[in-house]
Amino acid sequence: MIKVALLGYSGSGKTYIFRQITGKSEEIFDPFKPNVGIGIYKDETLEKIKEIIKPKKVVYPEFEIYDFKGFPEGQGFPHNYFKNFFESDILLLIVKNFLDETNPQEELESLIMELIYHDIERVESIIEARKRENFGIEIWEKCLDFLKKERLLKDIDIDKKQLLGAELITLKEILIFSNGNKKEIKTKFPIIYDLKEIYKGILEVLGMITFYTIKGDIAQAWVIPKNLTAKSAAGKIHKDIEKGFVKAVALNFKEFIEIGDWNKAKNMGILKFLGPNSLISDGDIIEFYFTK
Ligand SMILES: Nc1nc2c(ncn2[C@@H]2O[C@H](COP(=O)(O)OP(=O)(O)O)[C@@H](O)[C@H]2O)c(=O)[nH]1
Ligand SMILES: [Mg+2]
Repeated sequence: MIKVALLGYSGSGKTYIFRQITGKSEEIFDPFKPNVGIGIYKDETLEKIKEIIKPKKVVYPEFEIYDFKGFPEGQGFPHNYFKNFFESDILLLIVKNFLDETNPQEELESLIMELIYHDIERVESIIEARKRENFGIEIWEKCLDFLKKERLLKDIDIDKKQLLGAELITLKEILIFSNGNKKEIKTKFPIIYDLKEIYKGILEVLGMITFYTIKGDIAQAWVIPKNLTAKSAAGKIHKDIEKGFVKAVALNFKEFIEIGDWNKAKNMGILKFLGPNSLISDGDIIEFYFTK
């Protein structure tokens, strides 16, 4: 399950958003213990498929949402606060933009700088330690230069495997959520202004797509990385389907909605054939064939 961590200054609306997404209402005040909940992505395509085939059960993609306490902008975040975020797949940066008197542009820039400063400190201490041991510092100096140009390490052009384990926060993918739309925010990073766009935004930032299955009485949506082969995608459903993979057939949901019936589409001969190494396209409805 994709893990989404809400990160923002206190009062930016993290808990408010958390509650809207997850429907949970309790609140934990320990800065190092999150509110944890599940957000269900009511994918529109699956809704349409549901209207047509009226399955007994519909299974939507789920996201795990983490809401930590924030710290005031003037005070900044304590260093070890960021440890909370290393387990997540994406940071949703929450910027307060629902009051006339706030400056969301400044707040966002300050928040990004918090991430960058955190990593600068980390990288500087790594360089220090390595200097003492006289042990490869080149790549770390490259990182430091990059950070000092106010860029995020997720965008640096080096083999990032070497950086894993160093607890660098700017390696994470980020999506900005403007909480409210009082003022326009200029940024080179992906930003959304409406909570309805959150899941689409997350999938886009993470380079993920959605495919669908209709099996028995269940219609289900699955989120996978863009470049996953049909065989590996099958493994998301069940390891046995991957192991015994024979082939898959696919139809884009738009065509399915037009035709309105899977067997009819099959008889018309318009299903795409997918071999084990074929790539899945966003919005495909897929039927897998496998041996047991
Ligand atoms: N009007 C308005 N108030 C909001 C919005 N989001 C949060 N708030 C309010 O702002 C205050 C701080 O929100 P909260 O979620 O506790 O912020 P957190 O510290 O980031 O968790 C609360 O009183 C919320 O009800 C919003 O979009 N519009
Ligand atoms: Mg809160």
